[in-house]
Amino acid sequence: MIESILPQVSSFADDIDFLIGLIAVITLLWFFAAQAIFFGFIFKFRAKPGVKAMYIDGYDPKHKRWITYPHNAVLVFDVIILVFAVNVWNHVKLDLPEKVDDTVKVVAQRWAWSFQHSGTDGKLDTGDDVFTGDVLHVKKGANVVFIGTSRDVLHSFSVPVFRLKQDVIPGREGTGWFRAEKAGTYDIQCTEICGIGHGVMGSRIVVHEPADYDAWLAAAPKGEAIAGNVPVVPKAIDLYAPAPSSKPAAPAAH
Ligand SMILES: [Cu+2]
Repeated sequence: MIESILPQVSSFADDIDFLIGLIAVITLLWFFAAQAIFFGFIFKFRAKPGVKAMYIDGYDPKHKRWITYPHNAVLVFDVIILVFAVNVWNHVKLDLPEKVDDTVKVVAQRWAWSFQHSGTDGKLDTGDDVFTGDVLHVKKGANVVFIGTSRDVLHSFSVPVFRLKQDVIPGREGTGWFRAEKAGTYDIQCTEICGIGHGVMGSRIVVHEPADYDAWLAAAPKGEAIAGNVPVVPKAIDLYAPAPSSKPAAPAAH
């Protein structure tokens, strides 16, 4: 259902959509059941001539079971959601793929993304790395591990068609993974309120067919930012730098 609005492009997108669907079905079922009982009782026990209203204190087991039975059922459904969710969480967030094809670094700053591709050797911080601002390039079918960090405040790296969202934190390098399974160009968003430019902190991810990816990699300048495609904000904002003093500098001693 969700894929009719937003395509599923990563290998785990359908697992996440399944969880959303499961939770929607369970909560809607209970919502309609509760409303039906609620309005049914309003109708059944409406004011009637000659019938005095009864005071119910809720201690009678006959009355109390209207609370305890649904309560227990909700707990059972919670466990069902948990079993499925833990499974998906382990697969998406905790387990990295055994075979890693590529590693990229995702760097957030207010209000742009920049990316470091590992190049042909598959290793970061070597001479053949490719740096881009705003566009992340990956190969279709490759297990890509990303290392996310931020130069200033909390951001969140989100690729909606991958159903992927990962906070990136200044001073830390967080790791995640994905495998894109459909070639195309898709949105990257920041999904953590990070300041006035948060809403425009978007980028693109290009999922290449393997041959196209190799051609892009061969043509890309290595070891430097691609001209004209550098991050919007070239330098990180140092939030901890002392504010410039408004007082005029003391005159030098003679
Ligand atoms: Cu942000």
